[in-house]
Amino acid sequence: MKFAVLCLLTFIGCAEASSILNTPAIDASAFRVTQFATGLPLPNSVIKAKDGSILALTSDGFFGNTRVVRLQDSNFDGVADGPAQTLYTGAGTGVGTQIRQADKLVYIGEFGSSSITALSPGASASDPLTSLGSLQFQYPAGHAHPTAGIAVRQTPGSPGSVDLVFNIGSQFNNQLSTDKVTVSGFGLAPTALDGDSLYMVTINESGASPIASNLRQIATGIRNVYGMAFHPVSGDLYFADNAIDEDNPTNFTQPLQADELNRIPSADLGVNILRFGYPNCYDAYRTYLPVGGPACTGVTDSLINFQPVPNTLSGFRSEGPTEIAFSPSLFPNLYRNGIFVGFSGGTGPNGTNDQNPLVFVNSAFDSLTHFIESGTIGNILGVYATDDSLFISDWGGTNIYQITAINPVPEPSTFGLIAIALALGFRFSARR
Ligand SMILES: [Ca+2]
Ligand SMILES: [Ca+2]
Ligand SMILES: [Ca+2]
Repeated sequence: MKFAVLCLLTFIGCAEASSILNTPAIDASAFRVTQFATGLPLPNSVIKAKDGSILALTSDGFFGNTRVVRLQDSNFDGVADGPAQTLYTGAGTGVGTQIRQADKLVYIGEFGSSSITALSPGASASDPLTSLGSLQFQYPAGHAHPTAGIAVRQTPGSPGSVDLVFNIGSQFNNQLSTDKVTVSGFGLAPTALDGDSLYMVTINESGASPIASNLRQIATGIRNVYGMAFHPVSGDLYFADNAIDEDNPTNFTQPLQADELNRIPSADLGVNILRFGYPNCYDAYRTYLPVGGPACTGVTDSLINFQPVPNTLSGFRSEGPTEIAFSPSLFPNLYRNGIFVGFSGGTGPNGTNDQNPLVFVNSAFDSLTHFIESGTIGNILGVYATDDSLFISDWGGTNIYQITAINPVPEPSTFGLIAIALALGFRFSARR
């Protein structure tokens, strides 16, 4: 009822927000979709802060200021109550890439300054965030993929520390990187890192300044990872990899390789360096043909590849995975225990972006659904889950959308299904 009143009061906004779901493939009646915030410059990533407010990363543009802004929704109507409050400004460090938090500190990626910066919250949730320094990356000139993705978790068995994962993307489109990338900061001496890799570093947050240690490679054979996340129950690291492009891309051409969703089991993290196949072992785009033969020996297979979804009238596809988020635990059964993946896309033959959907990967990793269809909103760079909602940041527009399950209270039969799923040994359990 409250939502109906809200829609009457702000009819245009509601109508626009509701129409972003890919109906009839998606049952829109199961969700409340709201424009949580609008008028934000290049919003691309959010987190829920410890007090329940939303912190969003915005930017003025390339080498413009990066900002962390705070938005509150005190009456839970899916619309931020007032204007965004700026808590942090990074001078000339834009564009911001991602914002993440596992314990005390907030970490943001800053593309313009090639850094990952640690921000300390103040005593009150509305206090400014204070920079405590950065990891600084020095890329060789012309390095193709210098964009920072971030995942953080609390370090197992080490209170006061977090493990931060970041990518060193490939130097080229389809060849092994040859030049090193240097990282320093948080007390780390300059250290040479390999391209085509994921690294993890432990950061002690308990002192006045973050102290980094135990920097180690955790994956190789990746091309350009941006979205990554630790599963809250299993601790496995999931990540999406942006795949090899065709030579001389145009609106009419398509890539060589299908984008991938991959996983590093928690037992392997920091123990074994898994290989994921780039640049020689992959599945071809659209044809599904495996490429690589002997080059695939020892390669960890992807969970699923982002091929065009069959049987859609539109023929729309997906390319360029962005952030990923595990299903909100209170979403309808059909959309539980899977992963939502944003895509930045590109211009297609018809002159519009035909490859920037929000894709839902089911829990069995054998089905893809375009939850928001390509061409619907500008560029979905941010995908973030709370217990009952997805927050979608439209970098190409100025909006953050909230998609909330309308009846988020699990019914007794739902608990039964969860029990059956657990008994059958599914990886995921309902998340709190
Ligand atoms: Ca509100
Ligand atoms: Ca690509
Ligand atoms: Ca692979």
